[in-house]
Amino acid sequence: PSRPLRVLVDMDGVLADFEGGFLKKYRARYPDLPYITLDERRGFWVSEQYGKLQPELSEKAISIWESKNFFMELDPLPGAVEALKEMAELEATEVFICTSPIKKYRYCPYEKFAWIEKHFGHEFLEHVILTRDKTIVSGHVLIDDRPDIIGAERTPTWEHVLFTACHNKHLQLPASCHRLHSWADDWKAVLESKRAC
Ligand code: BVP
Ligand code: MG
Repeated sequence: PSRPLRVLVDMDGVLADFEGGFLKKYRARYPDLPYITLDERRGFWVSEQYGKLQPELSEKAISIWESKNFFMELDPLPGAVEALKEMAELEATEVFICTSPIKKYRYCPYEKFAWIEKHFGHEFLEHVILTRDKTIVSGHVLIDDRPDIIGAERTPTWEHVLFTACHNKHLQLPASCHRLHSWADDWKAVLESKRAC
């Protein structure tokens, strides 16, 4: 048997419902301010789109995910926990959660570890990569909802598979870029196609 397939899986927007959790807490904290429905979301940065709506809303949006328990209380996306557990059990497959914490580090990194322990168990903490630069992490596949993943390494080893999210579903992708529409989509086929390479 050849080398295992190493799959890097993003957390926010792929395993954890960052957008849904944000909107719920933003509306609860600011019931009288305008908001952007998930259907109207465009562009990766929530803060940017809120800032365009009204300049003061950018920092109000940021205050939501900088708050205690924001990351801890995110719901898993549909099918995410089951799919990742199944993926981790596949033969010749190494799975790592590869996630970028916010720079306001008071709560986020701790809560990300706690969230992973809660949903995947203590042993899975061996498979966590917190980094602000995913291009220097080696793997065969990176499943991530951010369309533009750049960093210090100009030629990352992984192939990016774009996980569909409210903010990226309208984007026209180059034919070379694969999409995973949700965890109900055939993620095993995506891995098998990479294994063949
Ligand atoms: O920690 C999350 C929230 C933050 O970026 C990280 C995305 O991580 P990955 O899923 O790419 O690993 N984040 C920050 C802002 C604005 C900051 Br100013 C935002 O608008 N959206 C967002 O996700
Ligand atoms: Mg993400």
